[in-house]
Amino acid sequence: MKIIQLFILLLFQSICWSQKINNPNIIIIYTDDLGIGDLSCYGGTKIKTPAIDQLAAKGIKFTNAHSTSATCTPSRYALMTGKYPWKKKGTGVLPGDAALIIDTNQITLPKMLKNAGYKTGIVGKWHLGLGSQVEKDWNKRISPGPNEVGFEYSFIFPATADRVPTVFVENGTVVGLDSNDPIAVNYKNKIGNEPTGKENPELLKMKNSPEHGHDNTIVNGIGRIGFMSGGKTARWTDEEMPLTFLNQAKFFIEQHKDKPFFLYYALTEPHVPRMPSTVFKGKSGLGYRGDAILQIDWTVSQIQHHLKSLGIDKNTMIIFSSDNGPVLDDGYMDDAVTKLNGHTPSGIFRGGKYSVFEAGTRVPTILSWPEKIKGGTVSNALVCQMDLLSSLSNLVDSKIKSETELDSEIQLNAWIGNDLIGRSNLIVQGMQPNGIIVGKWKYISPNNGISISKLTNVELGNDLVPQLYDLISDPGEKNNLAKQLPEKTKELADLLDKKTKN
Ligand code: NG6
Ligand code: CA
Repeated sequence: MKIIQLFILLLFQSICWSQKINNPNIIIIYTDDLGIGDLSCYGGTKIKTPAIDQLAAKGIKFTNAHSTSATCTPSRYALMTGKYPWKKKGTGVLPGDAALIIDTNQITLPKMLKNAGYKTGIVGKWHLGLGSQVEKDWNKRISPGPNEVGFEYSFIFPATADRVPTVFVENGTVVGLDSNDPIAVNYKNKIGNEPTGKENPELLKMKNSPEHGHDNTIVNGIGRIGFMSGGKTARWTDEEMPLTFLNQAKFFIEQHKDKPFFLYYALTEPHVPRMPSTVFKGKSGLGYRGDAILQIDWTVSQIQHHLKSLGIDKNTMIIFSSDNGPVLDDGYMDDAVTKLNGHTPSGIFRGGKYSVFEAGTRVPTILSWPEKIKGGTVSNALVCQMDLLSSLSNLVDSKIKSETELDSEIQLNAWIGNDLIGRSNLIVQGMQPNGIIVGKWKYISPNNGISISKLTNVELGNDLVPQLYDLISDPGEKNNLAKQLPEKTKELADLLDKKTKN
């Protein structure tokens, strides 16, 4: 009997051990403003995205996966920290000079994976602030930043592609800076004497949409939000950005191919300003927004080839998603509206970026892990990016001390396709956390915000009356059942209240 027990124990230990050393590499490919209708594997017919479709065919395609929020900073905050962003002040869309909004003592997704022996890196858009204050010297090492919250390597741009400073920052230092031409950034007043979109619109290669702003310092013929001076040699060229990021991402993968690694690869496309590489310009027929989506698809194909050539494609988990839903006119006259040609970035859903309606947070999401997951699965489970922290910690067996403070749930089984239900509820945030999904029900609390954004023409989901939708029979949120079903409405309203007032 004792020998059998010992044998079982040894077997168990060896299974645990083999799982540990077989921890998959993890790559999160995080797009910016990509909609659930933007990919051909999600039913888009006007655009073809074969590489992403193949990823879905090899893995799990989620139809009810969400970011926490319909804009970038809060969604990224939740992905990194496992917390609902609206519980912390100052997690709305950040200016380019903002200070870091993640506490360096708090657990994060990269920290958790680092503790489990992973090499951790970020390449791409950050948008969670840098340094300890707004006033900072961009000519010295800027800290704290991604390296202080768990990434051993970082190659980022600070905020959004339409905000200054338009430079890359590698491990806290601006890349390619000439010390004789120091860089300065200001979000209040014009600095230096460079032209701005407002004063010199004739210098723009892409005009900004009226009333959107985006008319401060001109970089690469594009007006930006915010003012900057100096740092000329460090400024990016938008057309080259995807290649620059791809090279860094490939290099990071190659360097760490023999260890488990975690790469957070945060693409800028199809966020504005859409200025795709020359080879993609005009390729989609849908204007630069469509071209930028083809560029994403190409990037995914490059990553897949790279993994294959290094022989690590089977044991690499790729999670592909987006930080929020789609928007067409987000500040520049780039023909995204006029060349749409019947394409539906939001798919069958209502709203888009900024909206509490489904298309604000229900984003395309694919998980592929060839070694462990059967391909071709479609999952309708309710999953949220915020849960990746706890779910992956469960997968790699990395303890998170402050588990009780997190909103991140262990939903590993849903993420790997073994549970088709997922979360019991999820609070979603347009501009405020006023939506809750519980099973097939979605409730939006009454509020007096405008119903359609004048700038972007997106339906924001605001209404003076309570809204209740049956997402199974009415995924497009057209038929408000709140009056018909007062009890269900109250049940969800109370739950939302309880969870947001804590
Ligand atoms: C908005 C910008 C928009 C975009 C967004 C952030 C205006 C009028 N609009 O404030 O262009 O940059 O912020 O997008 O300034 S996000 O995807 O990073 O959240
Ligand atoms: Ca975004």
